[in-house]
Amino acid sequence: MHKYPIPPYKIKMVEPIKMISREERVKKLEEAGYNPFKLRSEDVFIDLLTDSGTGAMSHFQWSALMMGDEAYAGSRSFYRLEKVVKNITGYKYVMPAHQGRGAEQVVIPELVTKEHMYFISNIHFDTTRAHVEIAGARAIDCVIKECFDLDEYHPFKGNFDLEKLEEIILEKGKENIAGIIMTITNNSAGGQPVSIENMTSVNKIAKKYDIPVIIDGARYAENAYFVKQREKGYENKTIREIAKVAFDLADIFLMSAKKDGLVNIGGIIAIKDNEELFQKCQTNIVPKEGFPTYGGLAGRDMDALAVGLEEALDEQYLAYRIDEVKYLGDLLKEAGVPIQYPTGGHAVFVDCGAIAPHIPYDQFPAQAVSNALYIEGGIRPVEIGSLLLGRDPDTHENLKADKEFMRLTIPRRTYTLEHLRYVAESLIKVYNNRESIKGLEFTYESPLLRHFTAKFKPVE
Ligand code: PLI
Repeated sequence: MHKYPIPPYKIKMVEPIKMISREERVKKLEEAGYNPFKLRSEDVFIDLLTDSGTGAMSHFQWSALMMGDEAYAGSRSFYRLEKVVKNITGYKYVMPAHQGRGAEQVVIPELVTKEHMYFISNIHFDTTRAHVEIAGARAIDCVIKECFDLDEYHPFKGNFDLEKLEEIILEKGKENIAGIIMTITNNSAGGQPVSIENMTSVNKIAKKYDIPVIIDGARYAENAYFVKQREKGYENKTIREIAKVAFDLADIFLMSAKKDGLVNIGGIIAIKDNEELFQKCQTNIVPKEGFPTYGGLAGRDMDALAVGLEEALDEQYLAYRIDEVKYLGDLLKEAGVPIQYPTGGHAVFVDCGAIAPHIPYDQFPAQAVSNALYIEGGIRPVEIGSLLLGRDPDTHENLKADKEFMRLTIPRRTYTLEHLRYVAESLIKVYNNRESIKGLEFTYESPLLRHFTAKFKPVE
């Protein structure tokens, strides 16, 4: 790495962004019920809410859009996408979906074959957890404890706790486990990678108990890059080869293509060889997403995705991507702002439990710090803590997250290092004024995925 990361692309088209005044930001946030999800994007200067669908496409992708075949059935665009996905995964069956949660709503209910079933994941993403619950099952997370030791280096903080995984299977009964979901990288755990060694052990355990393995691979290419950097034996393999090793260790691939597909919308379902499951999903996809050869996407979306999937496997692109996240993390760490170390693939996770220990978990410290960062710099982060975790579906108690994270999520190929420096400077100012940050209480709370629509007021 140079002293700073250098992007392997140049800018061909720009989108102006503008900063509204501090006074206006205070007003907009109040109008938004102190929930950054409810801000208009035009009132945001730098948008770090998500890396999902917010990246920039290449000129190759924009050209591919023009080749879209908009046939309802059997479009050429589908066959181009199918070929790329089959090539990368080695799987036999492919269907597009409108995005990751579309893929989830088609496949997850087909795996829940009776009452009182469970999915086990290193950590379920929130929509995955929601679809598990909607299908009548329960979601159990079992990431290694090192994940939450924020200062200690561990190369694969996204790994499964293998002992716990097997204990859960034995406790709940193998016939009650609908699937094991390997989230790579492990988004909610800081975009932290999962090693091939760990995936191999997960696969062994799953095979021993005859449980299907699902890859939730929104960021599978970033995961493969970390494996190449950090896992012995993979230094000289290509990203594509490493990704293929991971796919060999699973049976089903669900992807939000809005991340490592480098597109603004799209999802993928791929099934290794289970024809019966594929047929059930084909039936299920029609009323939910669309005909199996478009799954909610326009033909042109599928063409852009076919190109984006290939571009995301480029090692130079991935090196810059991972290094820019580290760059932001290093600026913050040097100034004493508590972050998860090392930084993961798509975001810097800031430990707001440590920044605002005076705010109890059910007054959502990370949401409060996020709001302070918006006021300070017009920057929109996202809460990944107790607000996101929600309530226990059975007792309705507020669940307490292991960590109260604020995620500074970096869209792909979108912001420059100057933007990231500005983000760091703004957050350092917030950090230096941290005692003044107030907790939040609900004025509205929805029963499911509450973080998107909740409204709050500051606790006086
Ligand atoms: O937002 P979707 O429906 O395309 O994808 C859902 C989804 C599934 N799995 C994982 C690991 C995700 O990260 C994910 C979406 N993530 C979002 C929106 C995020 O902001 O991280």
